[in-house]
Amino acid sequence: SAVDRFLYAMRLHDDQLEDISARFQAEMKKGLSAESNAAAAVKMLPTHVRSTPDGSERGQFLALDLGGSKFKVLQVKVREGMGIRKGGVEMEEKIYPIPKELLIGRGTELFDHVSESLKDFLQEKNINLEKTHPLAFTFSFPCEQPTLNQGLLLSWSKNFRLRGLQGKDVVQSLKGAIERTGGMNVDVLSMVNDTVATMMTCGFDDQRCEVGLIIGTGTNACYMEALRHVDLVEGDEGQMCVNTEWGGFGDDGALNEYITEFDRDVDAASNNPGKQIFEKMVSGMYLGELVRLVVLKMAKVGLLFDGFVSDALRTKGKITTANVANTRDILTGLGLTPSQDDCIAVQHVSTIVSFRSSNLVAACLSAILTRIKKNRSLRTLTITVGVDGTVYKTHPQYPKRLHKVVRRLLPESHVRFVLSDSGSSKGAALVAAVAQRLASRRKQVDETLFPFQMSQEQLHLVKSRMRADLEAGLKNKNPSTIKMLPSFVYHTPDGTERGKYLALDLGGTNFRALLVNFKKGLHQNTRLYHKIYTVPMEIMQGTGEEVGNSSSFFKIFITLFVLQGTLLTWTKGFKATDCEGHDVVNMLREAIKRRNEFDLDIAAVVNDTVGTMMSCAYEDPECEVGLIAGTGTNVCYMEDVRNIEKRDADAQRMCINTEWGGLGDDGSLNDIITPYDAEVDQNSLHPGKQRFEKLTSGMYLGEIVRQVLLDLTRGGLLFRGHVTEALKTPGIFETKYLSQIESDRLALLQVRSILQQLGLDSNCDDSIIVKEVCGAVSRRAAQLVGAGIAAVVDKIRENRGLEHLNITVGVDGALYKLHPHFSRVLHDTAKVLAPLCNVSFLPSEEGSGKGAALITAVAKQKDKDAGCKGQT
Ligand code: 0WK
Ligand code: 0WK
Ligand code: BGC
Ligand code: BGC
Repeated sequence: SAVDRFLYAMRLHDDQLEDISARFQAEMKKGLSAESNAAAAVKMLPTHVRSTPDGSERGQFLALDLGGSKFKVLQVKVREGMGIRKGGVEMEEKIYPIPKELLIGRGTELFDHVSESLKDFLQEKNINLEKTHPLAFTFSFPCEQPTLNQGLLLSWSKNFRLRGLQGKDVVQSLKGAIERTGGMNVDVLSMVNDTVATMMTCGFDDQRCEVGLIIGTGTNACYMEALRHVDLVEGDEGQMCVNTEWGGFGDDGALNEYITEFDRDVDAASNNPGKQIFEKMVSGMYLGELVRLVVLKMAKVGLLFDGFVSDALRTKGKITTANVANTRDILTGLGLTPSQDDCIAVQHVSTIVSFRSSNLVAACLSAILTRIKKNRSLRTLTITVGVDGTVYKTHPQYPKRLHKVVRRLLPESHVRFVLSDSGSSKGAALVAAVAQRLASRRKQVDETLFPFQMSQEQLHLVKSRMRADLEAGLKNKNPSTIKMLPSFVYHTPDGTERGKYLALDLGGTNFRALLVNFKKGLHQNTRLYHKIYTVPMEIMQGTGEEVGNSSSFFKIFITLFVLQGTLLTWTKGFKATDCEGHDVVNMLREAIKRRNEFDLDIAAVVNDTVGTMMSCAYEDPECEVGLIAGTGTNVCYMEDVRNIEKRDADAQRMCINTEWGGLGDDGSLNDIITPYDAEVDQNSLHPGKQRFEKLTSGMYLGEIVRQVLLDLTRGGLLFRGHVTEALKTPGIFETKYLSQIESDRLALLQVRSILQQLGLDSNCDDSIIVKEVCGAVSRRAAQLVGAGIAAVVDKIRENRGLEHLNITVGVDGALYKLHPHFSRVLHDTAKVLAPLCNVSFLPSEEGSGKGAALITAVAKQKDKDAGCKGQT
């Protein structure tokens, strides 16, 4: 028909819609990326709404709904869902007209009108003016939101064109107006765009609703984007709702080939030329104008009303969107006498204009849905779109056409459209409820984790307590929590060590047997073969004999001398009977005799810290401290013999195995020990013992985390309050999970799958909190070990009367080697607490077995020298 020819440019075919969809996808990328956001036409504004409703929202809120065709004040009561009984929302609302002049006046005057309307509503509904009421604010204009309750206005749109607010925080403006009005207490908890509020409103009944769409006076859409793609917001865990502000699509010319002369005329005559190009092709504020301009031109070229043009037809805004439906009344209203054909033609024009609007919306909506599908690497997407707006609600065919085109553009997806039946304020209140819940959860989680945060003062205290007990342990007179056991190792290696040695390494995660061969020439020439064996739990907690049969060196609490070792007490996971108080060297000899297959000359028994120090000292002569941060924790260092009351030797120094794991066994750490730590200690194999170790080592960190998670879940802050059997199972949260969960490379989904493996069904927010708990527990552990190291190196510096000390610490242990942050936090803490010491940390390559072999080599060498001297 003539109209079709006339409006050929407005009829968009699927390939054009796919092209527009592709262009819009490109625009979304531009808006999301930090580099190109500033110049992007489609702003992609982060909203700080990180989750859709989950039925646990509750509370009573005031709500303001400003920016659509009607300004509403509401009271919204959200009742939490219990079990299968779904939550409910009750609302009371009142529409307050906004005088036209206020739409183009000063911003402050508009907000005064808003707050006076609010006060009127409170009075009319007899709502207590004294009480502080949480308020949810729906403001339907493009705002940059640093947080959920701040919104810097970027620009006005639709029929709002006020002065003095652009770039300002509209929440502050609202608070200012409420103050000016006075006599009411309101706490603005959240400000959301109407698309976001609409998505939340529909999300209350349909958990799949993750897109909000407005086709009203203006048009816009929001959706749940993966946070890792939202460059403008910190963090890449979970999701965040993004307000696309797609009304601006085309403002950079991206839609030029689809812009018709009528669109250019509408834009030129609008109150924001060049802006909101897409909106001006789609939304209710402009459709009527488009129809008028088309009808005007067709009349002028004689295609309508026999070329007669009335003044009304020439007048802007004479055809408003709603009326396009019943044509004859309109045309007569415009002083025209339309023929039947004229009416049909005009009807056809409005259909084409409205058609194009729904097609354009379909194209951009399918772009959003395609992006969500890609984000989640789904082949098919099942999703719900929450919709509101007068065009969608009042244009008879509009919804049907829109749904049809979307499904045609995305044949393999299942897209459901839900009309927001009661406006967006229910959703706004839900956002406020979520904000309130998140805020209170945040507060409770912070309070729970606060005791794990070590202040500088506390760390300095731990350092001085460690120092005091190191000193006390060296003295003979009174027992000390830190045993300070002489190792009879007087020198670190000097590279002259030679020979082949067997070494057995028991006490860490694995039991290892090693063969070490020190050859002539540089020490790179050391040959080392080893094999790892696991020690079954029943052996670790069986009889000493069984351990003997299956193992070697006991590196736990040694007294006397290299060749003898009396086990003082088991630690970590060991509890084998008839060992404590026995000479482990003898027990090993007995075990070897019992096997009667080979004979061994046991030359030395050393602690893994001493082995580690020696092993690293072989590489770096400045290494005079050995640190284990693994299943257990401990440190040894070269102490000046003159300070060791227990033992006199004619050497200058001797390596002391501190057994610092016992710090706090006398209660000296009670001010930092939390109830969770106490619980872990109570449930441990050796309650009351090794308190410092139980705050810092791999055997226990997972358990501390589990205790905290248990408490948070019982408090309803995690896993929706479901305390599963898994969560109650001791040892289920191994420390290796901390290392995995805290690795920066691990997306939240993977954290959730770890929790899944543990039988813990979690959501995004849960995993974020689990990660925080892991971080708090491991950070404290690293800081405490850092404080311990600072005490040791400062003692060495003072021993030697040095202003400044350069020293290396040889380190081993899975916690230090595998945890993503432990070593860095340890380094930083030691640096701050021992500023006069320049401490380097040298991870031990071959474990402590090599170190033990070195000590044997030194001991052997000395025997030989002693032997020759004997002869001499
Ligand atoms: C009703 C919502 C409101 C939104 C409006 C949009 O409650 O937040 O702004 O829909 O449609 P309009 O009134 O502009 O047609
Ligand atoms: C490897 C050493 C071994 C030590 C272990 C400690 O060779 O002597 O006991 O590190 O780390 P864990 O295995 O307890 O993490
Ligand atoms: C505004 C959006 C709003 C939309 C629908 C547009 O003009 O820029 O913020 O969501 O209208 O009300
Ligand atoms: C033991 C120490 C050992 C440390 C690291 C502690 O439980 O008491 O002897 O050095 O664990 O393995």
